[in-house]
Amino acid sequence: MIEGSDVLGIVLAGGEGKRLMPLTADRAKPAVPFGGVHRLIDFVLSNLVHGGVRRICVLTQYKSHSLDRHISTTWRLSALTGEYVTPVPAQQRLGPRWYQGSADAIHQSLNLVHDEQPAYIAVFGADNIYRMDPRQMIDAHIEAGAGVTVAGIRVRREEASSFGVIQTADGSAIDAFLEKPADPPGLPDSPGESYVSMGNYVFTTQVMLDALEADARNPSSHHDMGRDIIPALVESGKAHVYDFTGNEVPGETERDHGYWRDVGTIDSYYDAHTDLISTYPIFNLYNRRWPILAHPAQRAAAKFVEGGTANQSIVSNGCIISGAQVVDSVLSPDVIVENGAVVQGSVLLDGARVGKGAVVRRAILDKNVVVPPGAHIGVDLARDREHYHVSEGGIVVLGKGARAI
Ligand code: ADQ
Repeated sequence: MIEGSDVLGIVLAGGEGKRLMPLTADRAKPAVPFGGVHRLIDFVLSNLVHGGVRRICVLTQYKSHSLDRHISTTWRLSALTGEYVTPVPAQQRLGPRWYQGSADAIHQSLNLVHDEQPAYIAVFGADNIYRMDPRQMIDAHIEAGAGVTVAGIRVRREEASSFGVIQTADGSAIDAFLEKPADPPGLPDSPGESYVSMGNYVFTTQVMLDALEADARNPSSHHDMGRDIIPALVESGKAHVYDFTGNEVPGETERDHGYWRDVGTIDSYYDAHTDLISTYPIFNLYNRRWPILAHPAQRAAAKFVEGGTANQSIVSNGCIISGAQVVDSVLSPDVIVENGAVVQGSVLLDGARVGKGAVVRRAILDKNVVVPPGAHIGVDLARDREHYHVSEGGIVVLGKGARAI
């Protein structure tokens, strides 16, 4: 097995996350809170760190302040052993321009690779909810003698046009790669499913350097991993796929084995929360052998008073549920729900406040949102559409600091 120290982790965290608006109005997508006490980026970083990849550069760009702060305050590995997670903001090293695409982000940051001289580089996306042991993928990469290995998963064919679609005859070498095709091909053994890229790649270092060099010289390239780099390596016969189904993580349950969610849209972000809260959830946040690491605010434990209840819900520290009912919901720290209020099927981020007698249904309330006493959210969608953002799936979203009317 390869030593984790031969691998440099690069996490792509510069995406704008337009489809997650308004949650990304003020923060980078990987910094969006998730599951009570986490942020999206905690999932990939936990996987890499538990899997022994402990030199990690996080490439940031768009509205990265809260992301940078989160990484530097939470993700402090041991300086003694040379382990680190470091945010790398766009620095305009190759001229006065920001990153043009994800491949350009790496190309502009190659000094990191030259400094570390790793044998392999794990380039992972920052926006997915899953558990994965990256060591097993790195071992498969070495065994196959691949130049790049792409992690692959089956999804329903109708969802596949948001992803890179992989075609392979022997289950290892990639024969074709189509980035976000309008009409994704189904699998020969299962026409209703497509095999897609999870946006996680393991490269042999020199292969990545050569591919980025060639891409930088190509004036018609978008300088994007999925659109340019992977198709070029498929063309030259150097790309293999790693089947995520075979990845095993300590402590996982039969139910959550193979769980992976892209939370690119408000509806998928909302749905991924509902995956957390049942008695036997399809994604188990309580796996103590492969915990998703976080550094929640130092607060008193959650408090329930005056007959306040929460059921099928995650309630973080600092919350107070006073004579109110919370059902099928996920509450981040410091949320207060006052007497007679009902919160149902909702995601409430840090410091949101629901006043007396208010009703909040199928909604996402961003940080510090105030719902005044008696207000109704998610009860009359036609009315909500006039005042708030309502997703295709009918989820009402109030942006950071908003006051409901
Ligand atoms: P997308 O997620 O649509 O598809 P992209 O928007 O490039 O691709 O995001 C991939 C990762 O790169 C994200 O973590 C994002 O934050 C980051 N990123 C994007 N632009 C960046 C930039 N300029 N600088 C730094 N980081 C940047 C990708 C693949 C598909 C695959 C899906 C799986 O292209 O083939 O199926 O991921 O989710």
